[in-house]
Amino acid sequence: MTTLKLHGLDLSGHSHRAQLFLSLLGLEAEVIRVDLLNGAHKQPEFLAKNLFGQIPVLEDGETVIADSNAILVYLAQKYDQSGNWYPKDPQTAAEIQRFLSVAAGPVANGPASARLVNVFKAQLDHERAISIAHAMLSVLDQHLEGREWLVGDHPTIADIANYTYIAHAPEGGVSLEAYPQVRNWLARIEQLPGFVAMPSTAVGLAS
Ligand SMILES: N[C@@H](CCC(=O)N[C@@H](CS)C(=O)NCC(=O)O)C(=O)O
Repeated sequence: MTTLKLHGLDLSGHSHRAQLFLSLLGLEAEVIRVDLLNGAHKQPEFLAKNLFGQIPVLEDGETVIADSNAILVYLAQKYDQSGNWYPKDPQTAAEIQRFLSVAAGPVANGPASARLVNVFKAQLDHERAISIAHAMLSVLDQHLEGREWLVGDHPTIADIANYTYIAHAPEGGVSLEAYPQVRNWLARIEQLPGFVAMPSTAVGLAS
């Protein structure tokens, strides 16, 4: 019987990030849908799990972990016996943290925000989000030149944290056409055993 519960939403890239990693680790979790449209994430019961009122939240027995990147770190440290997804040596750990910051910064403010405008009609500056997305993608494409993964020579949680919103960038009107290294990297992640996709929405360039 699983003790893992993931509070999230099927069209949330932050939730998918956690779901994807659970699947890659071969872990089963009960997925509990949080009704964001009706404000379930701002109700006392949910705020008791995450005062920021955001999904995803992972429950592992009595342990409650909020924030998608924190969930990746927790799952890697607790359940990845190989130690490959989040290696402990200081330099690699720091390089991974650098890309978790990319996921929480320009990926969240770029492709994730641009998609929020098209998929959820969010009142955000679409042009600004598109511009942040292209600036980030241009750097990432150069970084991936001659590399298969964001950090080191095997996949880590850095790749998982950044995957979903970049893969779904066209839904926000952000074309990946000019970024061949990024597209090859996405394809490599999609070939990992246990990969699960987030459902696509036919909006933006994906329509
Ligand atoms: N830093 C957080 C961001 C999570 C986030 O933005 N979640 C969105 C859904 S994708 C949310 O809950 N939005 C509702 C809100 O902020 O009120 C994480 O990585 O988990």
